[in-house]
Amino acid sequence: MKKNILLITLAITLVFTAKVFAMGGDDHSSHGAKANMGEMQHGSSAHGGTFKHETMAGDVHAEFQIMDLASMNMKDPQGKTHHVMASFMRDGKKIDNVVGKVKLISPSGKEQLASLENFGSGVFAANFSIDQPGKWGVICLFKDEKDQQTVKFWYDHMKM
Ligand SMILES: [Cu+2]
Repeated sequence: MKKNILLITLAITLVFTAKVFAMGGDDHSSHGAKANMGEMQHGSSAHGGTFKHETMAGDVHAEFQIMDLASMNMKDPQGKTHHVMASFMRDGKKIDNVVGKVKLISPSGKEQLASLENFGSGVFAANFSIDQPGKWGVICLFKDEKDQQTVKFWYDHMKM
């Protein structure tokens, strides 16, 4: 019951966040930049077919990876193409109890929403269809016992 209320709250906030995100326009100049905070890497990188985005959300270090399911020899039952994986750390420790949602906005403005599934050991993931080259907006809203945070970043999907 408690979890349901939480999810509804997340959904409402996400709708709002998506609007803010969509209006954000060209405010993504710093997204390619990398910053060092202690040993943590922040920013976006892509190599070997895996895209990675790391950032601070409040006191939480959040890490996202976007992976091509086919390149991992994996298949989604609904034919989705990509895996968005997330992990969260506070004070150097993985947070293993998170409720979250991820919204993807395609270059043409189409939205997909999925709940993060808990895979254990602090790994959370959801599958999406990333079927169009260009800049995809990614929004993740997550909540643990302590706090609720939002992370937004761009994923530049290569031409196929
Ligand atoms: Cu960090």
